[in-house]
Amino acid sequence: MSTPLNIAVLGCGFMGRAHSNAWLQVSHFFTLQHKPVLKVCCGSSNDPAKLNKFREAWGYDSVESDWKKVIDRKDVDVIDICVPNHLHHEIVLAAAKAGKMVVCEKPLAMNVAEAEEMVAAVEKAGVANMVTFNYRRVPAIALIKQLIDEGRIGRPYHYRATYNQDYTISPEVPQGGRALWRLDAKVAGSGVTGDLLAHSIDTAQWLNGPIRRVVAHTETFVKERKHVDSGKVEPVTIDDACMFLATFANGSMGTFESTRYARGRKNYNTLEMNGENGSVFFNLEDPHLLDFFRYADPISGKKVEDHLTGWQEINVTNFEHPYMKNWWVPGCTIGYEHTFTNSFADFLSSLEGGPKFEPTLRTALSTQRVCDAVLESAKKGSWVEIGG
Ligand code: SOE
Repeated sequence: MSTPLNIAVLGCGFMGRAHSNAWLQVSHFFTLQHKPVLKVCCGSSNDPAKLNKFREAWGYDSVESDWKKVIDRKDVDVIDICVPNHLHHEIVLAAAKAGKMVVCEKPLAMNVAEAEEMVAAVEKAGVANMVTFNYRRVPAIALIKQLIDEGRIGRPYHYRATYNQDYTISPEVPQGGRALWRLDAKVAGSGVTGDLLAHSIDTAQWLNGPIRRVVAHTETFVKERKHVDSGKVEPVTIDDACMFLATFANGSMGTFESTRYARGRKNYNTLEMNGENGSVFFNLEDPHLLDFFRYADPISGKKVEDHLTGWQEINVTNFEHPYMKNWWVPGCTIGYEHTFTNSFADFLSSLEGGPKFEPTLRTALSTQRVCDAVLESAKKGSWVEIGG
């Protein structure tokens, strides 16, 4: 007999859809004791038709338009937060106080001060919690972690991350409102730093350990845009692009770049690591592939013969690759939505005595510290040490 786990998803936009799909799919593909039940979805009261359509599409039992009522409900176990960033803090505090498990979209908060209170709240309440840095659960990225742990990269020298998109190039794109709140700093907290580089920083610290100091430069290319709410042209205060240098505690160097002005780049989330024994390169636009350069084999202790060295493209779809035994047969790829399903599978497994789930809110706080330091450095024009 499975144990029902009642889920409330707050937010019926892009992320609300991604999470609803993953909660629905997870027990089809993973053998788990808990069976998620889509209990209630919660969205804006301004558009009841949209809310009802969302409920029907995903099969929720009920709808609410006030998140506080959802938290008060006795029949909800998990509060899954897919609403804009400025609401995360208040909701997490209330959910933790009510003893609910917390799932929160990234970035965790608007700033470190908020994030610290959120961590304190979930830890005081002792509730299971996670932040959906879903790219850790791309099988190829999880395979990089395995290669690192096996010593196949060896002493790391360089970490290079990019996260580029192109959807805000036109000055006619407005800011704010339901679709474009990511362009409104009052709602999003920051631009590409919180929205895109938070992913890159989470992955980087998972793979390569803590970042110790950063120096950054940001740019806002379009200075004014019409605001959807006021209908007026208003200053743009988010960072459209951000580049920063980082040093890691392990002595390696990092470069990070993100923009929404890279014509032709849609979700170009890449990473490259160069170490003493080998290198890896990954690009989310080809998520089933991992490029691996093997120089020395730590298992045999031997250097690869010179005439055999070269970049190897691994098709990460074998049963032996992370998560892939739960999906299809070798050669059949999985994509974006599966990274959320893989995340929820690991979260549920951790409730059932499996490995402790990461990243928790505490881990996401460390990403928030780097994001805040990056923005501070860009303002000051100098290096900033990461505190905490
Ligand atoms: C921005 O366009 C965005 O939707 C991010 O907010 C997501 O976190 C990322 O996964 C895809 O791009």
